[in-house]
Amino acid sequence: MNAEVLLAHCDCAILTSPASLMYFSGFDQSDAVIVVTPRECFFLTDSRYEVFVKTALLGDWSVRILSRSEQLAFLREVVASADRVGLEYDHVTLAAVSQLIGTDGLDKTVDLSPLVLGMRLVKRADEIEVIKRAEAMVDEVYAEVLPLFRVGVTEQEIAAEITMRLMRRGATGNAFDPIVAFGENAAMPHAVPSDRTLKKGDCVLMDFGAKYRGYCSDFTRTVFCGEPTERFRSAYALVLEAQRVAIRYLEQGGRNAAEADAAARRVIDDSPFRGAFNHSLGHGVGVEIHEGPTLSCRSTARLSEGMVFTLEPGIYVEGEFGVRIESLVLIENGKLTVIDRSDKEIYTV
Ligand SMILES: [Mn+2]
Repeated sequence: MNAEVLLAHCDCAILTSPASLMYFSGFDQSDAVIVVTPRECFFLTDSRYEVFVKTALLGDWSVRILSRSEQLAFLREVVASADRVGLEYDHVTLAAVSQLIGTDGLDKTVDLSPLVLGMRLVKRADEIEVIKRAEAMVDEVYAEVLPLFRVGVTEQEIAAEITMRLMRRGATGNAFDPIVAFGENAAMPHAVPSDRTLKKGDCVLMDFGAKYRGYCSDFTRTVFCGEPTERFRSAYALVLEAQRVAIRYLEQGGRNAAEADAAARRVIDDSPFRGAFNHSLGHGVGVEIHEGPTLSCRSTARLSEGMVFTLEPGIYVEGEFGVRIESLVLIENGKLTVIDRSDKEIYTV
């Protein structure tokens, strides 16, 4: 627990987001509160998690097993003796704040969300190791599901196979609901798997990740059912080239997130598919599937040692198809490492 970092901004920090519970204590369940005061770091939870906190909590904590109302009483006492109360504005609800200090007490609160997100930007060696393992699972499952694509299979059937196979390999679950999208459905970057069946002439977009020891991985490949059309081939080649350009920029020492996005985007915008790359180039990955740094045209981030993030250009054509290729990368020892190993050449199922 980096108590000093938090206490530089407030007299007591109250952290409740699942991401913070995981990051600071290894607690991967739902209900708990971290309370950091200058004298002590408390971990409040209820009796359902008593065994977990006894055996699996990471770090030194004064654990208090309390009911919900007892937790509130405890927190009110802590808050009463503090001038500045640190809260995660991104997570805390208005209901929780009004219970804790009343809405007129808002001006004694301090937002810790940006600080906490900043602390998570640069990964420690143990975090990197876990993320690499989570991405390796995804590579393995991708190879396993490719032979399952047959005309008539549904998006949902493949999504179910992905989930089951990740868990069989030791994942606790998906990092996010898998995206499996055929044909025109792939034109929606965040399509939800449906009972749509696979036909010859469909593209197949798969975007999924494992949750492993509290950390996420993220991965996308697009393949084609049958003989790819010229239009699909050219879109695919552009997306692959856009990713290569971003990788090259980083390999050559480029560290400006907005410039990485611009370099990749230029490849697509200089083609007949201008404007069809309609989201940002990438995002950081850690205890949350989307965290800092952001790689977009508006990003002010500098990419630095220990950051783990995605590079995922795409082309989306409404009513026709979508192509996205996503790699998880890391800056280590001053160099760029691409973590996933699955092939990126055009592939037909
Ligand atoms: Mn992603």
